[in-house]
Amino acid sequence: MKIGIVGRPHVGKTTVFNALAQSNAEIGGYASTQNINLNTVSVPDERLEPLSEIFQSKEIKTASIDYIDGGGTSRSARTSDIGLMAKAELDTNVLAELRTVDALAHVVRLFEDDTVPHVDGSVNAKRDIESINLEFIFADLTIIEGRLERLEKLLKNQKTPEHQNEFRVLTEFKQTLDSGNPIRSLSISENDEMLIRGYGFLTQKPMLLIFNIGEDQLTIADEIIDQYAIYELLHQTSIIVLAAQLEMEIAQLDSADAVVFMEAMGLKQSAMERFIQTSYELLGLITFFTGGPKETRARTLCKGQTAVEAAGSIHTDFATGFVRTECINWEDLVNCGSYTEAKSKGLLRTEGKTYQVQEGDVLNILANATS
Ligand SMILES: Nc1nc2c(ncn2[C@@H]2O[C@H](COP(=O)(O)OP(=O)(O)O)[C@@H](O)[C@H]2O)c(=O)[nH]1
Ligand SMILES: [Mg+2]
Repeated sequence: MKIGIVGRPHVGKTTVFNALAQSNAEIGGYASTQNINLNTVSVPDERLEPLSEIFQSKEIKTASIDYIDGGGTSRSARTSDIGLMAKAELDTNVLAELRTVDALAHVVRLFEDDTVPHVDGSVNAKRDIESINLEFIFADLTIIEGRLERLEKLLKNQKTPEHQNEFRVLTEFKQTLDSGNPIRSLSISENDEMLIRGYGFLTQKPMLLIFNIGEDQLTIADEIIDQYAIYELLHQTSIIVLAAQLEMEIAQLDSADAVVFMEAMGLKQSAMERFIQTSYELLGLITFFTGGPKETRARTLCKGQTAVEAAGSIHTDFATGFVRTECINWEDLVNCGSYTEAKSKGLLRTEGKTYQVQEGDVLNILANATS
């Protein structure tokens, strides 16, 4: 899973990135094509340790999330500085990078700090959200208009069903974007989705709004959540409120100090844990496990995906040669203490290709060699 962190200049994107990725990228700087920050964080999972004991694995492998911090580029900052409402603010290279992500995390500034002036002169969450939405709408429109022009020419020569369909879908997208709405607000059929997947439209991606509050606003965090909860009513949109600067400082402590510090601040879960949980929910992701002497491993899948798709996510050959899978809930397996015990209790099931994998399933996939 890959997530792109975007937002207006100086709202705390890099600070959020550092808090999440537990890294040390330079804050206060302008992002540019040369310094898109990339990082991978592992997704902590308490189920792995007890499972690895059953498998007697040498290694534990967590699932991971890739983050890029690239939105709000140097051009974006400068054009805004001189008061232009720049339409094509985002650097094309940053946009290209963002088109590859699974979800966007938009950092929205709520903290007040006179030493960090807002590029638009004041802190205003609604304005910032609209401004970034517009930027992405414009970026998608640019691609769609170009493609529609090309398709029109192609269709004049030959009316292939593929091109006709693409023309229809893109025309609908254009109308939606022209009226100021993101593509994610539409429901798109699976067939149509296949036609346009390759474009990586930015306004089609699920959106996580991260409201960045100051330490002094922590006591009213719940009221702030209520105030912005309205955004969660939007299609494929989630919100999270966090004090990024404080969370970044916590992320840089060693874990024992971090626990003490978090307790003192009344924080139950780290920013990273909350962010991971919210992103999994937003993207409809579930975790399943595989294990053996070599490794016990957590893997991600979309809700509703099947055993053969799970096999394919491990290796394409596993999908092609898929025979069946043994399947058991992780907790049942841990409670039984061994596969033999689980089998004798009748908790180990055999499932076929179309079985919908459930959160916490442990799979042992049987596949024929295909080459
Ligand atoms: N007071 C305060 N300052 C913050 C907070 N988050 C970020 N900043 C400051 O805002 C400035 C811009 O932060 P940065 O993460 O570089 O923003 P970016 O341009 O969006 O990547 C830096 O000086 C940060 O120290 C916050 O929660 N509170
Ligand atoms: Mg930055």
